[in-house]
Amino acid sequence: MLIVSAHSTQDSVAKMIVQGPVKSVEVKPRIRSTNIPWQERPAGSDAIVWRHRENPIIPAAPAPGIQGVYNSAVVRFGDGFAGIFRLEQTDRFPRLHVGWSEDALDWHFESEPISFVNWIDGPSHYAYDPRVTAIDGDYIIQWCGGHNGPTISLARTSDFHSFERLENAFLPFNRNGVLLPRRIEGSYYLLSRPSDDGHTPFGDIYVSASPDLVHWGRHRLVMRKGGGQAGQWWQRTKVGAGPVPIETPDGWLMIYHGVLDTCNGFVYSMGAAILDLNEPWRVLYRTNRHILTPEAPYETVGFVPNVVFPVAVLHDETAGRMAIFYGAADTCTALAYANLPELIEFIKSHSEVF
Ligand code: BMA
Repeated sequence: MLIVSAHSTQDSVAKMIVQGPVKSVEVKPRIRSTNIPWQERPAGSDAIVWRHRENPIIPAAPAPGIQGVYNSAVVRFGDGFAGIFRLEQTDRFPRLHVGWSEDALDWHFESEPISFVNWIDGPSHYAYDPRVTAIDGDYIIQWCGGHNGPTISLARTSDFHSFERLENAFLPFNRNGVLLPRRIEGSYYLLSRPSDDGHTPFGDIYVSASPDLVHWGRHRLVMRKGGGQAGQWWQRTKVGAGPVPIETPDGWLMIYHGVLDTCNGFVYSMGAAILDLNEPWRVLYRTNRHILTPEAPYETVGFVPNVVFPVAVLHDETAGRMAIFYGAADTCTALAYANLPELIEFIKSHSEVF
């Protein structure tokens, strides 16, 4: 077992190598609070979403042999935080690793990828862009798994040590599966983006229902990609659900990515929408502009330039604070902040539903 710290120097990482038949990292008693990370909006800024000053929180090549950790999902767990990380070593094959943190900023990763039990199909498929939904007292992991092409794979865990693999939700090809955090009239609801086998040059968000997380149906279109009009241009190539939506009195707050195809490749920005609480295929509001777009150097330069890819939100309901985790340039992990009531008002006052 090798445990690496995202903030370690190469020397300190070498000291952290633990040899032996350790199967998992023990969750130590936590002495720190579970406050989510937070920084106030910079003075003079009117941004609705603003960046963590010390971004990226997980830099490029954070430890020897690790090329990048990005597009990864984190949740509160115990007295701290756990996460499922897209961690790429020097073979660049995307695998999922568990990570632990006391403050959601300084992360330690398990060296071995997650090993799923109860699955008939062998362990070696690629796995990327995980989301984690806390529901029914468990955590459901969703990710893009390679099974004759990308589709939505699912697993259940209660402790982030043992993972029970569920059936794939859909046939290939599909990406960006995001499970809502509560059932609606007894049914689970899973957002997804049907796609093709490559870097899909198209894509709309759908939602599907299930009584048991195995059988999925009642597929409904949620939102289409934008068109050539003002308000739609930044998201005109494809859209995909991002973090697990947050339930608010106004509806499900869904942060998503919108993609623009340019002569220099895709540009991934962040947008937001509010979906009806009981009929989540109904879009009530949708931003007619991005709320974050690649501008910082770690977003515009990297393995895939010009990508901000939101995948997780930690939410402090009392303070109205949101800490949004996103992958930057397919290279590192960054953090941004928003105030939830302000974001809801922003979406409503800059909305165009189409
Ligand atoms: C998408 C996914 C993401 C990636 C993005 C930009 O198709 O593969 O994992 O961040 O492209 O490369």
